[in-house]
Amino acid sequence: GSQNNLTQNEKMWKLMQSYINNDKETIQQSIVNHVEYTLAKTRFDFSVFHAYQAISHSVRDRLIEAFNDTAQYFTHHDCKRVYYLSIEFLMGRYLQNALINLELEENYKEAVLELGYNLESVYEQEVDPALGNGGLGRLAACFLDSMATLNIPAWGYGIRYSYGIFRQLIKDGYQYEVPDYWLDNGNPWEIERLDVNYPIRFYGYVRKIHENGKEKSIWEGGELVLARAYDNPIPGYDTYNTINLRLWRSLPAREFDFNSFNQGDYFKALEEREKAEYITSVLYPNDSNYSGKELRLKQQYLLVCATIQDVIRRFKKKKRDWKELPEKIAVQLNDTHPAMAIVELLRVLIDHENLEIEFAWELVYRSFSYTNHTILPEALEKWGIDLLANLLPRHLEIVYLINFIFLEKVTKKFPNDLHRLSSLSIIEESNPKKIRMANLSIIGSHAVNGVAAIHSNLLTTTLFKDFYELRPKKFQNKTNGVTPRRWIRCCNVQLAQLYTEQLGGDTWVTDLTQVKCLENMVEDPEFQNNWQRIKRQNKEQLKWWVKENCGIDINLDSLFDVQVKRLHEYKRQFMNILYVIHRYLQIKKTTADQRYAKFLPRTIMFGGKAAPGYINAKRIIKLICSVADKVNTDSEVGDLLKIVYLPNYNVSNAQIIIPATELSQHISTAGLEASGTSNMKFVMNGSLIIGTMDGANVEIAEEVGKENMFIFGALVDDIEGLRNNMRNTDPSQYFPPELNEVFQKIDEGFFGAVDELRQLISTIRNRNDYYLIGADFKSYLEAQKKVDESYRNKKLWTKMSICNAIRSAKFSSDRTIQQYADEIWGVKAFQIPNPSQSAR
Ligand code: NBG
Repeated sequence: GSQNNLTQNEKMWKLMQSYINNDKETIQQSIVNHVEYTLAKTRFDFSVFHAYQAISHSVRDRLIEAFNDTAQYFTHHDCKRVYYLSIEFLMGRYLQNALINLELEENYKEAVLELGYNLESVYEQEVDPALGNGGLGRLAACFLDSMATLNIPAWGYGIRYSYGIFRQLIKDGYQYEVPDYWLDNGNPWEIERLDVNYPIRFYGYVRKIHENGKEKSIWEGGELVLARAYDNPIPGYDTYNTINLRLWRSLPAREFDFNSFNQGDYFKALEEREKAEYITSVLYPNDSNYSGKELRLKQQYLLVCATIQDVIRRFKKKKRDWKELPEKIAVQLNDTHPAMAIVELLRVLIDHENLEIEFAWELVYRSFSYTNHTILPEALEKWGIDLLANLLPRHLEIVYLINFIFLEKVTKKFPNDLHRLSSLSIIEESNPKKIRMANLSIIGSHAVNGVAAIHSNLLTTTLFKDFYELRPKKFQNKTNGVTPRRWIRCCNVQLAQLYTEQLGGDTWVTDLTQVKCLENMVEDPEFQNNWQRIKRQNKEQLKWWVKENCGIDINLDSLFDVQVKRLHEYKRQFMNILYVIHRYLQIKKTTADQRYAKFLPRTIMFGGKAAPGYINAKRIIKLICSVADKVNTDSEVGDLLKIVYLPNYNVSNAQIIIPATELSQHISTAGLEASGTSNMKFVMNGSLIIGTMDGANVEIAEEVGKENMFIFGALVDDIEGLRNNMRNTDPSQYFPPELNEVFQKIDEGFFGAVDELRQLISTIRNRNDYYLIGADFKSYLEAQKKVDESYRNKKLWTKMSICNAIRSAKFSSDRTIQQYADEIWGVKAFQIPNPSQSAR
């Protein structure tokens, strides 16, 4: 009976105490066990991909040990926990990152080599999990790595989309989108939690009842689906801590639609069930652009509702008072996409837990904080009132309630200020009315931050000015960062080795400020030689990638000039390609004997996806490819100029592209790029920046020195004046002659695709140059000239490159996360003891 069970239990847990060893033989045995028992493979149908699977499963075993211990440790110590809510996590490949963070790469390399496999080619087998669009999703991934490494008791929460961002094909200069069913071959990095399922309600109605003289609201009816948890262990570096990224997948609720069944409509009943799975099936492929689709709102609510249930369940495990909630949880909203969590938590506290509204509200806003990632108006989420009333009727009521209480307070502070009231209100009084998610997020949070100094300043002086005047202390800055594990240690192994040799150890991986010690080496000839050698080897790698993926031979001696990021008018890939045309025309005007003296060979690479419905972005791709066609086949130009469109830019090819880059372009119109994060990665890998005083470029210049960057263009304070000037100037006067010449060539059909390309340039030609390409072009030309001059001087260039890399410590996400922990979350680190160092 029960006695017998108890002893069995003891035995089971005792057996689990022993940890897996990491010597070569044990690793090999565990891989082989997975070949046999997990994959059920024999030698006759075994491929590298199967090797990848078996190896990953053996790494997974090791991750899971640490993962379980970490979770138990946090529970045991009852730590305050951070919940990082994000609709996107752009994780990239796991295997190499996991091995490096576990410090097992060398052991595995040897073990696997003896089994007949090269670990690097095994890495290549992994799909790139791409559950995000761009900067916002990748930031969340870097943050997880830093939270794990800094031993912060944190969990990420997101959505397990079946289809990640589409795969981009470039054919005849056009983008084609291919669905990315990334789960095709299973996913060894996740743990499906068959027992963690939460019900999620949509639609229905609110019924009012009276209980003890109080009105109560009951939301019922509508449809129910289930959210199931998939856990993804995230190992820290140089620590045993392994945290969790919990992703939700929608499934049909268990109850069948008995009505349809009884009416014999078997297929209809099954159809209804399929609809539930549809909710988390696809990631919306828009970057910094809002689309008011009901399905998107369903995704957001599913994330929020499941997460809040999970968080509350964990909080309630210990018996305690609700007033402790803000001391035990900190919920970070990665943009407004999960902002409905504010309303959801309040709903649960008042409707289910029967707390008083004022008390519950205090718990909510003390627990939440919100990060804004853009001031672009087209990205600000505003849900139509009808949509919300239908899908989440009780939430709409609560939004009105929050707004009412809030506006009453505003009125007390600013009586008779209707203008202020309407700008602060959650409700936009348009027709139809809309719910402003940014306003909801600010009101429901105790801290609001931008992602770079210039961006945070713009928030308090423009977009959120009225909120700032109401509560100045709420507003903070947290300049973004990127993880040095993936963006140096993994992607630039040689640079990492150089650092480790020079610094006499590898503690720089968790304390990037140490690389500053190499300041005295920037002009050292041997160090410079090593530096150049590493860059050249990385360039070689990219050369092969380009050959394989684009069929183009690029010149290793040319300057590798790269702009990779989502296609967006504000990022001005358009300005870059217009400059390239100009450069091409200049080369053509030069006599053959002068060409090589006058021009330095350049390879200009572009990469990035356009949102499928973004017509102008797609036209820019077409322009780039048309110019590439023309230039690359022009025998007069030779290898003085090559243009490449790198297809399907994603995390794994960024890891090849970035270390090979010598010049990277971050050239947005001032004020529009909130931060940028690839700029940081490029700098860490010794690329120089040509860029505007925008986003984190401003702080990069502060750190690395303006003399080590190619800065150009209007400053944020000039923008308004320049726009007015643009609108009031005759277009023929407004654009510099170099640009008019370029336009003329396009008009003439020099690059083909005349209709389309004319339409593209006409978007900026008729007093419509919103992103101010015309205004910045001259100074862009000058900056480009400086680039050429500096590149001619190899020593100077190398020195600049070294200065960029060794002064980039500020942009480690470890710094960013430490600031969030201290200044917003109020959480401490809890490092769990490493079992291999204690009782073994
Ligand atoms: C993006 C900004 C970038 C910034 C990342 C991460 C959105 C909405 N915003 O400049 O455009 O680096 O967020 O903060 O994706």
